[in-house]
Amino acid sequence: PATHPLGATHPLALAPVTGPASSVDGFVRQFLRNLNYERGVPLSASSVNDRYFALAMTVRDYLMARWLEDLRRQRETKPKGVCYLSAEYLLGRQLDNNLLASGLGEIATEAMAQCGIDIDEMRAQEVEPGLGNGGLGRLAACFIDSLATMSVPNVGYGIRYEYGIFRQTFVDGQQVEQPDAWLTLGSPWEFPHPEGARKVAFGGHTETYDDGGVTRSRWVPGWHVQAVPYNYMVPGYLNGRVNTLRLWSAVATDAFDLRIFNSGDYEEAVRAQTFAENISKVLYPEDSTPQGKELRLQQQYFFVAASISDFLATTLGDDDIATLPDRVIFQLNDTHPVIAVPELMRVLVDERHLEWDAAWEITKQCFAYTCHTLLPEALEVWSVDLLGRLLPRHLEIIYRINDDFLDEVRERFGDDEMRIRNMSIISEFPERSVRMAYLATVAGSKVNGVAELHSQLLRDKVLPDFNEFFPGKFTNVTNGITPRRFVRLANPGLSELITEAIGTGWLTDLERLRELESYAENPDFRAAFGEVKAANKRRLNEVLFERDGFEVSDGHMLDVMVKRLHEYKRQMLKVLHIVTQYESITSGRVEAADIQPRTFIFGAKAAPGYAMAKRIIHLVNAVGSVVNADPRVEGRLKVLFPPNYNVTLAERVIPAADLSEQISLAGKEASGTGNMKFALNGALTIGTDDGANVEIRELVGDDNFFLFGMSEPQVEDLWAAGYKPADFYQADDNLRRAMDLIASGAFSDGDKSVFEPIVSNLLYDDRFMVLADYSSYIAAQARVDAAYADTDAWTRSAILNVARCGFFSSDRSMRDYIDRIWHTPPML
Ligand code: 6GP
Repeated sequence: PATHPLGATHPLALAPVTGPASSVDGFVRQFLRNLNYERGVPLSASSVNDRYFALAMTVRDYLMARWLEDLRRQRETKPKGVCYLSAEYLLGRQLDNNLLASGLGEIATEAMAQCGIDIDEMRAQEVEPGLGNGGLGRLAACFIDSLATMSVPNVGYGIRYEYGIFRQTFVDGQQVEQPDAWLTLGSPWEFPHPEGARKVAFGGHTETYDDGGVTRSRWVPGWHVQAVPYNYMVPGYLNGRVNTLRLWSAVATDAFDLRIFNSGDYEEAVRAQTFAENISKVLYPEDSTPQGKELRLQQQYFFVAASISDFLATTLGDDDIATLPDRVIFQLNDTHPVIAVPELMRVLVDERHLEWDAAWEITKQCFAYTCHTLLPEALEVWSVDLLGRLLPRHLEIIYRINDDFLDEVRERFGDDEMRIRNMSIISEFPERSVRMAYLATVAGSKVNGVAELHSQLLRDKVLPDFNEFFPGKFTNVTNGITPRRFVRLANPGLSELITEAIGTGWLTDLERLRELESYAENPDFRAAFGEVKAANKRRLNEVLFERDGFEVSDGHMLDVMVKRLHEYKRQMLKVLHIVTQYESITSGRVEAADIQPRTFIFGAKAAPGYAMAKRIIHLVNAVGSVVNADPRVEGRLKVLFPPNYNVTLAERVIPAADLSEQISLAGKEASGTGNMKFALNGALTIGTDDGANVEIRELVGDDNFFLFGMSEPQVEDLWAAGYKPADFYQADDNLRRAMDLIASGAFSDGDKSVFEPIVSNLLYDDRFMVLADYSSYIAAQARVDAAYADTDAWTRSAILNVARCGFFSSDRSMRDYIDRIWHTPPML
């Protein structure tokens, strides 16, 4: 302590940072201090938001000492860490998560009570940061939670969008998007560091110059923006570890402003500022489809350039640049951050003056790439024209990487021009462009898919030439979910039941859920499990009633399909099932009384520009209005579509579900993670052999999973044979009746034109083979009905789903990445 960097001598300045006392009194004192000194209000005159902020700050204060200590130890011991580069983090609310991680739940609840505050009201005050679209963004959030819980050094780098994923509303059953102004009341969880801003360049041109006899290239940019970091704590679960999420916000640079300002054009200077700030203004609401927009490329480069610069300045510091691979692995979360590859090359070659080959050796070791899709249209490409305009030096570097790579290919395979064209990072048609997935594959030390089937298809069907060229580069890491948020927080009743049965420990070692298997045979346990499910339905009812005026009917099976609206996910198959049941009642072929009562819950946002997806949303709402109001149904079928499905709602819906719908066309859903959340909360899955469904079914067993539909090879065969959806329509009476009912205008006040595009798309195109899988789906739903009638057997299966899905913890995913890709041991 004698060598304090500031030369401080006061004993308090020398002592390590300590948190407030871990007691109700200590909590109350810190809470009031924050309310008074940070918010500037007394308790008696405080608003709900003041109290929420003071509470959040108090939780932060308890975590602070650990955060500072972890950062200090990292500076000292210089371990290898993971920099997760992701354009999206779909975090969900933070308060409960951070209370859980810090073990402060009970103290905080009691402290609030003693201050006359209902902590539930504080929870409700938090606006979730929706800085992601769906699976990919939520996966990133699960991964950083697991890394912290496993004490692995990690910084999550991303963008602090001022507007996250849009807020969805329905007007006459149709989706209307509202801006998500999540920062209006501020966020208590972020720590802005304007002094840590990094300057990010764009545009301009490149030139060569003579550097004492060596010819070098350099980039002469046209304009700059400042990237201002905001830090967020990422606390591990009860282990005292706190990692960092660092999100960048764009602001105009002083210099840029000044130049224009000095020219006397004040309005132009303000416009420049707006232009710069646009970069982090809004999340692109696209999911599994790329957006070839210039602003999006700006966003991508903006955050990776800032992140690399930040890592080199704050973590590598003055250490030898050659040691970089010992200190960091940059994980590329899909292709969005892949421009980081030429950026690191540029820094190493142009700024640090390394030889090209040496720089390339370092770069290859520092990156690994995860692919999250198989849809060919979802693989990002950037036109050479655009990339060259925005990032001229990077384009040169990409060309050089490609030339070197293709030389190696030629060396190995000869002048096989077809192969060369197929493997080139630059594609020539329809316009000359850069294939970002290829760039990532060439540069990455490893390339992984996100479930067994997906990784296999990626390797053998999408990138087979690369697999041949780089043996051993391709691998699989099956996705996972954090059991802290999606079991412990979302399902306190089940968590308590599990802990009573098998003790604590399962939350950080989820395979221990296996110990529940024998309880599936225990009638008392089954009864208690059933009671938890019933209580979760009541909890769901409360929120749905409060936010939408909806009610899940008593005694109904809860059948849930929540995920982004996309044709490949096949919400239409679910609609056809509902319409089939409805039609069979209203036509008098089936007695309503003979139908297993079900409430169907949908949750789904459609990308604002995706017309077909929006039309399907309209249809779901239209079917719901008609079915719910028709007395002939006798209330036995109910369709609920709460708008604005998000992480907060997921936490209520998933624990209440009986049936989980995972019905994508085989070969299209890379993994799915909702499927894992449902199974771990004791819902049974009806699903295709797709993504991680395959692994779920293998683990829970065929008796505890409702499989239907074609397998991926069968899908291929049907395409090869020539798929004619109309043939399936003709061959199946139920299907014909359901489609005809939709086409007749029965759900659109007689107006046949409203849903005609959906019907004709299914009949004459049907890219995702809804009609081909229909009959198999309906048959599987009949098996579901029969199974649900035997409550005891159903509950047994549900328990076995929980017991056998411990594999799907994101802690296990992280272990796989660490062992096979990152080689970043925990810091204990
Ligand atoms: C999604 C995949 O569609 C989903 O199957 C997977 O579970 C999730 O990623 C996490 O791996 N992909 C995206 O959200 C996406 O935008 C480019 O892919």
